[in-house]
Amino acid sequence: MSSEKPILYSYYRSSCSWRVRTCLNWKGIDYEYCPVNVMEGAQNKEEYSEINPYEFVPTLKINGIVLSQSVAILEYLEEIRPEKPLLPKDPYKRALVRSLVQAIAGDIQPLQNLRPINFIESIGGDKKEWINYCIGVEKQLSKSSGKYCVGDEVTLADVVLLPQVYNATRFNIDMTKFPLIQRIANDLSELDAFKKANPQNQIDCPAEEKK
Ligand SMILES: N[C@@H](CCC(=O)N[C@@H](CS)C(=O)NCC(=O)O)C(=O)O
Repeated sequence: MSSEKPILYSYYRSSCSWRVRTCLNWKGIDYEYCPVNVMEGAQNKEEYSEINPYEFVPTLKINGIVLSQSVAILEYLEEIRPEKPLLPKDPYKRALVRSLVQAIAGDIQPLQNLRPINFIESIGGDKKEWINYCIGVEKQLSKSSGKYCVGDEVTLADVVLLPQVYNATRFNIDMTKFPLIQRIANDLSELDAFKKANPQNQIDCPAEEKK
């Protein structure tokens, strides 16, 4: 790893940024936090789109390279820092972890982004459609979980799960319908790497949102 501190471009409430913050914390990688206010459109400014052509947070500058797309960043960090792994050794369990990551990062989170939510609201639609996707995750967890999403070790599936539960709560989803998801989220919330990554502990979290 180069001696220069990695820089994470992040927004406190962004679930995708939260994933990367958790992973960096979990692996003990110290980093500088650079806030990008996506509510004010900072992600669309030229200076930012030059480092992240998708105009999303997060972006990670590390080892002299620039990475976008949170799941690719998680996989990169796993490869360069395999100590304190977030992927199981067993190929089947790895596939289960990646399947959950894909369900949450590929199927659920994109529907909660600013663009679809603004669009759904503009046509009078119900953003609680989210719930249909959650049922699938709950069912899958009933087959794969132990203490955490896949067995008893923390994995990338947990890293992506917790921020999405936080989003669900923001959207007033009744989480009592998803007891397994909620129980795992509660356990994850107690772990230092996840606590430190919580939106409330970020420098760009407005004072009124801090408890
Ligand atoms: N697939 C991307 C999605 C990133 C993403 O959706 N970021 C959101 C915050 S969680 C964002 O920047 N939204 C701003 C916008 O929609 O313009 C990733 O995983 O990095």
